[in-house]
Amino acid sequence: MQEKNRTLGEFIIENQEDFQYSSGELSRIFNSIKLASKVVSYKVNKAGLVDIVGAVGAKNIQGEDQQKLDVYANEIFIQTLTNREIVCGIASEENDDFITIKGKDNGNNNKYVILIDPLDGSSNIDVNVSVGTIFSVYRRISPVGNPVQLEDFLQPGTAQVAAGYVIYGTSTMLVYTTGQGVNGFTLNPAIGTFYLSHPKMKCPKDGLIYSVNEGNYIHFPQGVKDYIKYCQQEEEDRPYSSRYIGSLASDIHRNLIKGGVYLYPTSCKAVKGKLRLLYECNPMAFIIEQAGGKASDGVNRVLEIIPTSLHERTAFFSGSYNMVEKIEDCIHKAY
Ligand code: AHM
Ligand code: MG
Repeated sequence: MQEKNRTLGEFIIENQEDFQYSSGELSRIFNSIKLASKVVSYKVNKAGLVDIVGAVGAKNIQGEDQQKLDVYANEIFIQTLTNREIVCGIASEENDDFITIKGKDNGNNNKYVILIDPLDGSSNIDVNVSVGTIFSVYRRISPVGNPVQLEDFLQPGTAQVAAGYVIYGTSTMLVYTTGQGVNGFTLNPAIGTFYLSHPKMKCPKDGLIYSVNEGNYIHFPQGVKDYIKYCQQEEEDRPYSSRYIGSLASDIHRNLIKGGVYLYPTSCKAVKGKLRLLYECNPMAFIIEQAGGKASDGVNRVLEIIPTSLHERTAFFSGSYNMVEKIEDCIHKAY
């Protein structure tokens, strides 16, 4: 079958051996994510037409305003995954605590947990800029038969069995990995089917784009300031272009395709950084590494950080391998 005619469903079936445990369960998890993302995509596309934009009034666990669509996307993903009785628990960036999900016959026999940021970059919705969904799948470590435990969610990123993101942009795209490379699928909205559009995605080792919220420059650690100055110097292939959407999935997606680096450092205002290790950084790091790139907190490999809490934050530098190495080098030298 021609690459471009393959649907996501067909692709998962054809590549069942990629999933080291049970391929049937992976297909069912992906079916749920696929379905929920189509519903969210439809809603996001209608956001400008209906009275659905704007803050809903509630604050999420991080004290940030929740948009209506955040709440909606959160509900849809949780509902879809719960209804299919395939996971034993879900932790969402929008919820304080994880949710326990019963499986068949009201038992606790399901083996997988999902961590999800249902609508990342949601402050972009009001201005018609891309947003995304980011997700991770882990195999539980607590014994099957018991309710899911916190430890099932606090696993290092190296233990992910699958991760992906959906971008609701000019097209809706789903990109995922099961540890056997990265593949991207584009939604044909007319028939509601994802087609393989970006097979075997590879992140160029070098790039000419850096993505950072430079408004925070003054608050950044010296090593990061040094790297930004390096990007701006007129030398060899520099200065690099600066591109920052402010929507993690979209910024990473662009850098993955074109080459480039994304930076969200610690700062004196956000001493641990802003991005969440479990919902945002680990899934993106898994994808980037699988595409040949690198993801670091400035010193350590992100995927090896041992999480201690669900909503933990970290500094995040991710993208073209050599660019992330250069950032680590600048940070090291500034110490
Ligand atoms: P969110 O989960 O509250 O949407 O925040 C995450 C987003 C990322 O998508 C994006 O890269 C970053 O926050 C932008 O933050 P800032 O506006 O501080 O640059
Ligand atoms: Mg987020």
